Amino acid sequence: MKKSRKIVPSFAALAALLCSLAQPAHAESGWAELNMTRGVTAISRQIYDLHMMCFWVCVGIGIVVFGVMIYSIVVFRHSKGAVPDTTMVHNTKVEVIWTIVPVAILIGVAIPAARVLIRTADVSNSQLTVKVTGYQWGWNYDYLQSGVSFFSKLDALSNAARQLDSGIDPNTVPHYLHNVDHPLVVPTGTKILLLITADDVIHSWWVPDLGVKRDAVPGFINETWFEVDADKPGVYRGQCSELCGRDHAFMPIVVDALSKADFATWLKNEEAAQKTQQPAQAAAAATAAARQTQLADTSAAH
Ligand SMILES: [Cu+2]
Repeated sequence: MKKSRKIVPSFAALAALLCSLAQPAHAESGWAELNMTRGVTAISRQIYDLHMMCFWVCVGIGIVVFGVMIYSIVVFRHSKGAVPDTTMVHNTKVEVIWTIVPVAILIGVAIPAARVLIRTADVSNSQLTVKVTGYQWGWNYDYLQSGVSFFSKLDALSNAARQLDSGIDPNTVPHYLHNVDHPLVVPTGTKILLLITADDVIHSWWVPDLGVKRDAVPGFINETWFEVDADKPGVYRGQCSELCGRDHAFMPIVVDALSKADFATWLKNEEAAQKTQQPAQAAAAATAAARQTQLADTSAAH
């Protein structure tokens, strides 16, 4: 009696948990949070469909295997008088079946998987090229056709809140640890080629909504591509997904997908801003170098 009282609330809690999970797929919480995202590119949806197909194949295998196992355990149990058949050591028919069936399943899964893999590697006919360089701890983006270049790191508010005894409640920080100072800006409906590398250690550029996850390896350039649906401009977030050192958890990725017209305006403004910044930066660097030489001369004279 005492035992059943304990079980009833736990069943109620489980039912409540299942109800809370059974939200529509587009909701922010629920089943959608447990599963992969469908994303906003054709490739990300193909990856999702592939994942779901493999999932249901596994569910089918699980049902068949556990079904046969549980049936055998229950029906042929010792207390029912079952006697083990110790004479059957080989059965060619069964062995052929349990070889052919898994091979057929593997081929059935491998063909669509290979098709998607080949599409992810096809970087031909890209319309915009961005070189992505991983650093400890941030990302540099170079727009190779226009010369626009900037560094993207954790936003100042998240960075302040993450410090020990900062006194800032992380719950009050918008997109805590998932926000950057300069997001990667791209146009929608455009095939974007990413050339991914790193300058210090191995990082990995990962944005689930784009269906992109590629290692950034020093000395190597890995190619990948994505094309955000023309009708899905928005902000898509990701993270470095290669354990790259102390602040690995603090190098998020933010991609701001704009319409083609908005992107053209952004690029024009960015080009103009960087042109005015460059002489100022060069002048500052020259002043710093002159000061260093002056200091060196002074110390040599003493
Ligand atoms: Cu990293």
